[in-house]
Amino acid sequence: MTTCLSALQQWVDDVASHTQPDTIYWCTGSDAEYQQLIDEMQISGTLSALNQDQYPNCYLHLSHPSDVARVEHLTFICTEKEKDAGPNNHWMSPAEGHAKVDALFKNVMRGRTLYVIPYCMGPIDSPYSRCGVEITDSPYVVINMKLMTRMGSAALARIEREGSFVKGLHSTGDLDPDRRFIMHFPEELSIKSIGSGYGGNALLGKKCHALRIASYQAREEGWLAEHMLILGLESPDGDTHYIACAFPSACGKTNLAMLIPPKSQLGWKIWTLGDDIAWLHLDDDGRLRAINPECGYFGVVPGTNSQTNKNAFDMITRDAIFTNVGLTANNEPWWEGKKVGKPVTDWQGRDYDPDVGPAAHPNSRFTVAATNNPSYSSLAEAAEGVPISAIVFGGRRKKLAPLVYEARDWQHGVLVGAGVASETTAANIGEVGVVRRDPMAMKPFCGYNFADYWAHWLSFAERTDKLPRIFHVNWFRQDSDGRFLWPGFGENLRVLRWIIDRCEQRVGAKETPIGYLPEPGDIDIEGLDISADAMRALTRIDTQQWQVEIESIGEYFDSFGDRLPAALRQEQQRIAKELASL
Ligand code: GTP
Ligand code: SPV
Ligand code: MN
Repeated sequence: MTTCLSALQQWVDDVASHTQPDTIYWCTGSDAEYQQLIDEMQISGTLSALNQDQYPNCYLHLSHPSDVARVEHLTFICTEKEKDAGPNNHWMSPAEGHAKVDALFKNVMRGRTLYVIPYCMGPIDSPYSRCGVEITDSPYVVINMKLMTRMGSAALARIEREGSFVKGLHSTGDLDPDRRFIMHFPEELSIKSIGSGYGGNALLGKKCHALRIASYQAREEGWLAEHMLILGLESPDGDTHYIACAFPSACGKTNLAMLIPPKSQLGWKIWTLGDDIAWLHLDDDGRLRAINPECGYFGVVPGTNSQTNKNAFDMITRDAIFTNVGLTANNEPWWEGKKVGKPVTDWQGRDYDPDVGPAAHPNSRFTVAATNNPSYSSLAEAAEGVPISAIVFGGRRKKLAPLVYEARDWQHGVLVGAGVASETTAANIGEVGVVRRDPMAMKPFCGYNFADYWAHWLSFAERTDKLPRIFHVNWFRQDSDGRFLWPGFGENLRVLRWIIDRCEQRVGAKETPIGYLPEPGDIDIEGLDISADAMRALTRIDTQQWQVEIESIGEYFDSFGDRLPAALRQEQQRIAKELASL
């Protein structure tokens, strides 16, 4: 056995002696293994088959009612120095972090199977990909990792070749929120997660590895690990531009990544490369290239229907795992916004009663392999990734943020990203609908101090003059009656077209202190039922409101002290001054 594999074996042995599982199982990633686990979970009652005529190979899992979302308040970055984690993270010293969870891991796997899951984030032969091994006592985690990552024997072979991997230890524990912790040790490239079986808390390849640990590694090594979808936008002429968009959790990445153009946008086509995470590297020519480290989707179910997201609606009718949705009398999954059928039971398995709550939990999710998506781009498997033309930040803002605007240059673009704010969503346990700063949509996911992270972003301008342009979008502006001003979903293609027109220098723009806005008429609204007033509201800025916003960004920056890059302070002050002189 090679040194690396014996190090892996040693770690598995150590974990086993501490957690005392009944059995140890090394996952191969085969389809037969997947089916075997599905069968076992149906016997144990943790999974139930859905209507196999309408939803072949689809299953339902119901979480513990306290375990339905990420838990930012229980998520820690354990670096030697507190300042390295930054005010954007909860911090614990590595010694305390280990001690706290090691006590909870003691004998926790008694009566359970310990699964060893070798996985590769990114195409198995890409130099940009990174491997990890997750140890878990949850078969639900294994089957989700099978759909979401390149998992099993091929990953193990790469680990043996490379000699390194990120270590992730996970147990569902007793699901008691008082004994739930998601600990990251970036300096050791390891993760320990206990007490949750849910999504980002438990599928360690995803947010824990591919964002928190990877962002830390990316800074050291000169690349970026981001909470971004990647899409290809093909024009009627057959040119394809690749765009990477960072929107906070439950703010529209999956929907945009697999958008189907409306009938009015004849000849346009969207290709999906990724819907949640992008790893970005400069290539030898100085272009920024992206790979998607995942190969499946863990998507928000509510709101998915044949009009909003037909690709997702169709792809989850087979080979999908549903978590925390309701059921129809016909044993089909049901969720708010499905538009067809009606629920008889809710996400807790109780008789559905609209007075008690929704049938599907607002953060209910589907898990499905990317190959189920009719718009999946074959380039998502390309070792070299795709060149990025535009980076788009966004948030969920009822007020203030226009439909779209463009940063003046890279430095301003980093300010635009750092200033992102968005209303909180059900993707985290906590209050929903409160506006908070979510820089680059990375507030819950950056494995180090945001001040250092922004400095790292800024440094790319010193390395190349071929960086993508940076934009900001907001699909979520509302009128005074709480109705969305912009139709969203497929119609967002119209905004992407303006973005590409800007990249290709085919269209002018209105210069404002916050950036370049579209001139009236430059966004195609033909065939849309949208008033001229609404379009005006979407494409102008309110000077006073923006003065308050820019001041608030300045106060937010203050919390980073003198670690804040001077260039960001300068940008913020420049905008404040320009707004004041309007
Ligand atoms: P995470 O998986 O949590 O990172 O979320 P995400 O960013 O992929 O968000 P997703 O695409 O799943 O959308 C979240 C919710 O926003 C869903 O209920 C969607 O129906 C809704 N949504 C997405 N795009 C739009 C849009 O353009 N307009 C409006 N009004 N709602 C949208
Ligand atoms: C998010 O919250 O951004 C998600 C879902 O994509 S989870 O995998 O739970 O992080
Ligand atoms: Mn996400």
